[in-house]
Amino acid sequence: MKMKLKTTRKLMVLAGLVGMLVLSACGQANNSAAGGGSNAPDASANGAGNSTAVAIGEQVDYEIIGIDPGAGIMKATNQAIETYGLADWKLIEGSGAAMTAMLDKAIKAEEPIIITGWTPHWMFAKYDLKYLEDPQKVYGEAEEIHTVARKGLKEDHPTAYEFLDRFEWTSDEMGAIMTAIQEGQDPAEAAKAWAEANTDRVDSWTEGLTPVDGDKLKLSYVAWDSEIASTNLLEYVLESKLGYDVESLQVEAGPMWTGVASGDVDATAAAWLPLTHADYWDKYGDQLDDLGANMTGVKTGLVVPAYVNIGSIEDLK
Ligand code: PBE
Repeated sequence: MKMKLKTTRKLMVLAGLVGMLVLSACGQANNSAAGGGSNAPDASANGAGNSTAVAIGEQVDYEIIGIDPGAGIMKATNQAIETYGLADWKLIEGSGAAMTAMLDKAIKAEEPIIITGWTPHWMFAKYDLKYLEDPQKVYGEAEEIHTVARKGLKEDHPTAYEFLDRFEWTSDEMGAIMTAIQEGQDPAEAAKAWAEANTDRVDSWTEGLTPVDGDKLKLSYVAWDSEIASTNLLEYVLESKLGYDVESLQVEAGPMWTGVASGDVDATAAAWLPLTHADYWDKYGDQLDDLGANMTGVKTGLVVPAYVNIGSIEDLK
């Protein structure tokens, strides 16, 4: 909390300084136009915040760089545009990979960029980034990642069910796998290496469970970097420790949920609740089995490089 206040105060000081520069520049322009006469009384009419918003908007073309259209963060961002009155702004669809590529490019050029971001994500370790404050709580508060299974998995595959039910880890643990993948390691290799280096954690999820002999199991996930990490770890543990033959289906967010709800897929560890996937939960929640959080304290929102001179979504208006 203290950190946050400190950052906010710093940002306000910065915003104030920029505002003063803008105002004095306006004053000068006015002065010379008027032949060095009066002070410019209209210079403060828009306020420093507003001119900062215009400057940022023009620099980034009023574009927020989004990801795949099925992601919950896209729906939340459209809601943010409405709630904060950002009618000039548009949300650009793409993918997680395209978004991080654009972020990298912008940072190398030291240009502003606004992205839809989330934690855990390797980008926060690689770059100096900040969330824009969200005073209206459009992106929710205590978000969690849940594991959800098809109905009947408990009876059909009790070992897998019990393991999935026990599975929970931290964002730092996931972050270690994500970073290894981002640095070029094959996802399956990165998951294996993490599991081998953290046998106590893996054992706590598998202890006392009876391995099976090649039973087939299907997981679904979306190509979000966080979910690539978790799904590869689950696949590794299910195969190498519990004897399953796992197929991990990379799909869009909608099919990820419908697959489990219809029973075509056994489980997914990529259900962001209660807010991010609220739509999917409302539609399919009663057709599946919620095994609870595999990670708590996760977050989504609008993210900018630390050098971008705004602190809140409100500053975009
Ligand atoms: N995410 C990552 C997903 C959930 C996992 C935040 C991009 C989403 O918005 O649906």
